[in-house]
Amino acid sequence: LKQRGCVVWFTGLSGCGKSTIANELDRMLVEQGAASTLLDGDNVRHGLCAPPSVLATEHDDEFAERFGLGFSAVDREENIRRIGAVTGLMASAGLVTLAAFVSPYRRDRDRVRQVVEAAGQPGDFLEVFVDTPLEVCQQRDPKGLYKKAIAGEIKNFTGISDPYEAPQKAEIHLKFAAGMTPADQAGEILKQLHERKIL
Ligand code: GGZ
Repeated sequence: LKQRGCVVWFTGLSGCGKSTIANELDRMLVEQGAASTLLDGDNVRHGLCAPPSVLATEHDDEFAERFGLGFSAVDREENIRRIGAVTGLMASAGLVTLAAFVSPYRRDRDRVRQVVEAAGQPGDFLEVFVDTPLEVCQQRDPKGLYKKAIAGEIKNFTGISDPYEAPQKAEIHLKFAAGMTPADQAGEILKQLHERKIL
């Protein structure tokens, strides 16, 4: 194998660049011949943790209400728990597993760390804090979600009407700097993966 199985866990606000950086890193890993996989809100929340509206297309609303996940604290906790379990399995299978989720609660992220390290070894979980200021995320607003959140059309929106607990001991801290590209940031993580003998 060209890699050691691990979980690279991206956390940060909506629009901070998590998915973009993770996709860039995924591409770089493929280039190096390393086996990797990527999970983010765009694929997971439409499948593993599909919200009511997605399930409702095939089932009745009551079914959807019971099994779909939204953005309350409990629903986020369950979302992260499911993703944590899946990423743990993928890491055990030897993949560099990239996970990009807002994951605003420190306790939920720490639980994933425990699950992954218990199945493997310490050092198998790398937390990446994509530390982009709220004002920058809000200005980018690629999906217009901040605008809706401020208008009160979306409840429990992280950074606006819901908390974000920044990591205190992230293995990799990507501080926002003007002119820094997602490729630069992915490159920084790649360097760390080499230094930590994952690649
Ligand atoms: C935060 C929300 C919300 C609320 C919808 N709060 O920028 P995006 O659009 O593509 O990423 C966000 C994504 C968050 O899903 P996660 O599964 O990563 O969240 S968590 O880890 O907290 O479970 C955003 C969109 O979904 N979105 N409503 N209320 N982000």
